[in-house]
Amino acid sequence: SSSKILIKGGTVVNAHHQEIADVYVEDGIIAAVKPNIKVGDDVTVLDATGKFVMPGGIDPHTHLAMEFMGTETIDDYFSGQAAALAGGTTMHIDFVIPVKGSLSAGFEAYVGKAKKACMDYGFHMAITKWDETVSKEMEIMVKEKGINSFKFFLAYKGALMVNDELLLEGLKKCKSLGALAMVHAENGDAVFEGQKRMIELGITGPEGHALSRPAVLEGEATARAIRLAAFVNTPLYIVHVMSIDAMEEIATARKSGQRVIGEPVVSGLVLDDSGLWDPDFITAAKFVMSPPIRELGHGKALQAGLSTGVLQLVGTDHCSFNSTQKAFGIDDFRKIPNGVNGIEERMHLVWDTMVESGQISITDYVRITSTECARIFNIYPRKGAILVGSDADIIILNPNSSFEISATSHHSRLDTNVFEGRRGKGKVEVTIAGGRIVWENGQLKVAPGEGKYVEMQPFSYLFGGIDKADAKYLSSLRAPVKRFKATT
Ligand code: DUC
Ligand code: ZN
Ligand code: ZN
Ligand code: ZN
Repeated sequence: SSSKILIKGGTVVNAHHQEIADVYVEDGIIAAVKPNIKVGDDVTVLDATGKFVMPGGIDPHTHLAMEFMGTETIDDYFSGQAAALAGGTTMHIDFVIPVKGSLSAGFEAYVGKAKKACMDYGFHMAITKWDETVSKEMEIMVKEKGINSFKFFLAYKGALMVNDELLLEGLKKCKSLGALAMVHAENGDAVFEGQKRMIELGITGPEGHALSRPAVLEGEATARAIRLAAFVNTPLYIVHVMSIDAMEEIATARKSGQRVIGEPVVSGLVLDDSGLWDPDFITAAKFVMSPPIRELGHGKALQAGLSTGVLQLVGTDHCSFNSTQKAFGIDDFRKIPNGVNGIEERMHLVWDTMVESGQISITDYVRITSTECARIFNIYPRKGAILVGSDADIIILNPNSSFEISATSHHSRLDTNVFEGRRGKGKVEVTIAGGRIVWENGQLKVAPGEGKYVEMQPFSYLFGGIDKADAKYLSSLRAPVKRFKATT
């Protein structure tokens, strides 16, 4: 680690542009980006000739130290972030879960968890019930606590799930605050029904999880959330888009001009369910997440959605439960804690799947792994860019080197890895976070407490035109309606 770093001779890639240049970092900030920068010998010099110098990844969707389904994820803010850094991700946005419905108690709990942070992070917040206090607290979160996005679970009946009435209240509140509403889109009532059906059929193993919540239920909830957001006339972010069904709803809405954002996750992009439901319980249960890993074909379609712009950025839903935790559901798939890894693997797998395969350009890679997330959550260009004045969150990726994924070598605390055995071209050789060299020569150099909380402001750029948009929307409602005319 050093306070002054020069990265020499690499191809500097931003979402809008790439060029060969040097990057000079001082005190955690990018101080210069231009060819042939000369420095004194107090500067650490990294040679990036033939390599790509890119903004560190930003993972828009993680769950670290989350209490969920009777247990807590084994990756906390330190182990999860260390894994992220080893894989080229330098910031993530984690979901604060309220404590007994209290947003401020949830916020304080997560402030405590994040004391161990070794990289920068932001918060989204889940809304799980509705009353005057929640409404007031949402305002405090936006105005005083740096949160500009709220998530509504349309699944997890009896736990996190909200009904349409609550979703509508939440959408209206988000709109009034300039905050972005996010949804987990699966029909929770129908999932509950599907689970009962599986148990009645005697299907209690991990395959019952996927069978009980097919893509049609994701399509339905996505369509419903999109239409309710259109009714309220506020932007909507769909987390973990896992199916063609959901993506088609997003495509249709976007074509009509509605502000809908679609986030696939790396597990959904590269995995499918063929051969997944191994007779060995743990081998199968490690893949249990919601929405579930789909049939062959959905992942390919989601990749195409990313390359054509129907989907805008890639997350992970990193939510880590080890074998002993997955075993809670040995007799009943409904008790398997939901979640898979990805925080360490995302940058490599997206490079290999999307860039190496020729589906997207390198500038697009930067956009979908970093820049777009920074823009959406209003922290660009502090994050998501290699520009003078931006935070020095930088990776050096060697396109000629290769990666291989295994639970024996990854940095998560997990004893399994859903991407076990995958290998590909393109390796993150150096990660710089906040101006510190934290990953180099296969070694992590991190310490708890080095990461900072990134406060996010409400969406002036999305909501600046809201009055005009509302006027237009309302006048469209008032447009003359052709009525059936009775003939006499
Ligand atoms: N899905 C998961 O698989 N884990 C965490 C929460 C979620 O929605
Ligand atoms: Zn330039
Ligand atoms: Zn979810
Ligand atoms: Zn999630």
